[in-house]
Amino acid sequence: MSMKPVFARRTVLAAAAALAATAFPALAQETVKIGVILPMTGPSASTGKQAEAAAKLWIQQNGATVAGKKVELIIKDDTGAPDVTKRLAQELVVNDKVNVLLGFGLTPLALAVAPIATQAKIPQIVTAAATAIITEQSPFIVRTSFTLPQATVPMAQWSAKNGIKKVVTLVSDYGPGIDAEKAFKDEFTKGGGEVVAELRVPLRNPDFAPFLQRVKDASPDAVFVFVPSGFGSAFMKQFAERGLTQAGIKLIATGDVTDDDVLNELGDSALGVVNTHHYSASHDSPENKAFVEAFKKANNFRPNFMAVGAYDGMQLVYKALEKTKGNADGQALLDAMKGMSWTSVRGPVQIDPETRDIIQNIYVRKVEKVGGELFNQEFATIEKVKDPVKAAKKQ
Ligand code: VNL
Repeated sequence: MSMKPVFARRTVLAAAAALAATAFPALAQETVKIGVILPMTGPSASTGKQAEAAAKLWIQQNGATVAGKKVELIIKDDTGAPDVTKRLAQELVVNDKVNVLLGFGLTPLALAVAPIATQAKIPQIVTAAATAIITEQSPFIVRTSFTLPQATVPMAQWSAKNGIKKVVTLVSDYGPGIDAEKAFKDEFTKGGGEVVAELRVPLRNPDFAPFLQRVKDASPDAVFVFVPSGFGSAFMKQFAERGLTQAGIKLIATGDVTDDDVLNELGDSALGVVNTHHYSASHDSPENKAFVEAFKKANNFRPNFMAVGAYDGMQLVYKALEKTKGNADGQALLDAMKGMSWTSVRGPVQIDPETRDIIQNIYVRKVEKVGGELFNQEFATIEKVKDPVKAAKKQ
């Protein structure tokens, strides 16, 4: 009988300890684990290569400790297949007990993980995929890349103001392409232009030739194009072969087509292409000069917007950990990320506290040769652009 109170007290203590461990598991954990899932092989391998290099550069430059916590990257290759992305995310959450998931090279890959982020209550930082609806699929998704409507609306506005009246749109047939097609048409029509045909090309193994022939037959002033990062060279090769430029048809695009990773392979047929995007390797700022130099030194290739998305994704995790003083609980990190602003190598950025998308400048650029290399040379800036789809829904 006399043992009873002691026993009971022990039980209470044990229960309290167990409760504390479940309520504050991240506080007890000394290492913050970031599960990075990227397409390292397959058709979007360039995205994985860029993002991995940037995440590693961030740690090399800023150290593997923040707010007293050690940071560990666990990098996985999903080969660009959504079922693999999903399985890897589950394993990272259940077995490795990661505090953050980061990466996601294509829209279907980001979408496959959204329910897991919601269930695990940990931030899913989307550093690449860019269909507008992605951030609405989980309250734990935060995006450091961009949205296609965000990048496209300024292209439509510039076109309407610069003598382009008739356009054919040609996009990859999936989320971001359809976003770009709609955003371009809506805005260009508002500006008095006309979209005379909307063409969708399969995402996998695209043959652009028959579509380019249809563009040629419609003889518009310009063709507006979206293909994902890494597909620009295949497109440009066929564009040049079909003689569209000689037929007087201008190429306008989002910067995904003239992506810095492949731009030098596109050859002189890319010269003069006007496009809109959030990052250029030639962006003129001290932060970007230092970034490009360090990136090239570490990797022997230049960074593109996929590298910058991942670099800022890492920066966001570090800033959030500083703000929470090392508390890596998912909800605490998420709350710290909302509204966070910083000077990115792309220019000033902020995580929209309402949508968890990124508010950033969109630049109008022209492909030019500088020092023997092709660059997207920025010549106009539209400041602090929000995702226009969500901004319109709010009104
Ligand atoms: C996506 C959008 C992918 C833009 C991209 O490159 C890109 C996407 C791989 O949301 O799937 O440039």
